[in-house]
Amino acid sequence: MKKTSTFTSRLKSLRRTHEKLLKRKNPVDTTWYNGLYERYQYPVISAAHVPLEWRYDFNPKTNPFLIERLGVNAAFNAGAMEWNGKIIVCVRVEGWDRKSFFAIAESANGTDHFRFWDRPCVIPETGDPDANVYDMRLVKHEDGWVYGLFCTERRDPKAAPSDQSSAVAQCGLVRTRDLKQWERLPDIKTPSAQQRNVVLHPEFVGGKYALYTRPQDGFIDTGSGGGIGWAFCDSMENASTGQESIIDRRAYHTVNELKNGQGPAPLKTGEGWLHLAHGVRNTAAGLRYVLYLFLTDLKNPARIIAKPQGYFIAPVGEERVGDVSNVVFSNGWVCKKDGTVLIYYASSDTRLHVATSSIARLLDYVKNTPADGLRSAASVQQRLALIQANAASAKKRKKS
Ligand code: M1P
Repeated sequence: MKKTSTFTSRLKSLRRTHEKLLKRKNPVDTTWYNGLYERYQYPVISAAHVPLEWRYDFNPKTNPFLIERLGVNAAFNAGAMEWNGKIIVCVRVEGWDRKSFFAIAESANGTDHFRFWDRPCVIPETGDPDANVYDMRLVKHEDGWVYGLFCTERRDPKAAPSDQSSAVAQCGLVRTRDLKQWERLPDIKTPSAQQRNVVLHPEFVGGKYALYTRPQDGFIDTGSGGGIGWAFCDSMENASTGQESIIDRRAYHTVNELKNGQGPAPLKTGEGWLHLAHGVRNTAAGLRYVLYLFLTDLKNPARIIAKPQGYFIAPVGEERVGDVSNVVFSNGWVCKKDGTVLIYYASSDTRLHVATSSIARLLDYVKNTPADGLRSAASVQQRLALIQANAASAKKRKKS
């Protein structure tokens, strides 16, 4: 009798705490300002947002201690899109067992009150089962399908029995019309030994499907892979790309000197395709992942026409700490009809945040921020030019 009442009161308390979290408002963080985007006080999704039904067995007979049987470690890197007037994110949910899976969560405004749909996505396997799947890019292509491109990871078949960590990453592919039934298509074949961060361009280019790729020799190291690649393929049903050409090359002493990767699919604007990407550099404390922006030509999305120096978003405060610290990563953003842009970025492989901006602000930043001068002396010249311009306009204002 006593046991049952403890169970019941614990369950009640669990539900109350969970509901409070889901109903929590997420105001803009007013302590942050840079004119370019707003940050918000709380993450939009975390492991604690995942439905209790996915984690607990609520039967007092089979789970008398109300143990969290299938715990969730993290909820992060999410694809995103507008769906039936709502904002949905396709979240990478990672269990205590290290396996990730995808689950859709929905919000009316895209900045708070996200709730997961009833069940996680069921992604069919191919003949060569995935050990792990993650980082889905959702793209509504002009062919009418919604595609999900994600990383599929399998143990390296060439690894010695003593090596239980070598893996091979490739691009897995699904398509859907309702985000509920997912049709698995064969993994995308490219000339590279490994692939991550493969993204479908939303429109045909020269009558072909166009893909952003990230050629890499090893699972972690890109090795000879020079940066964000670009390749075409005739069909998504048995997708096999031709040669990859590098469109955004890694460069010494920049934010992406070690590796980079396309984030979500680019946004079409009046002035070009707006791209969000991540750049990685090495430090004594390990890898540091930041986000950066660039713009490509409307007719030739592989040609960069503007690229500001440095990063757009870097981890701050609690974002800096998590399972893989000092990381921000994005594979989802949404541009609303009024030009508002919701940028979903995860911090330290642990939780998902939103930042808001607008096409006008992002284009202003991309077009009018100087490019990386690649030398300290060039950076000083950029600051001097700014200081001089400010002094000149102050003088003008004083006169008038
Ligand atoms: O741990 C940071 C990120 O590492 C990988 O990104 P990349 O392919 O550029 O190395 C991915 O596993 C990503 O999920 C992860 O957030």
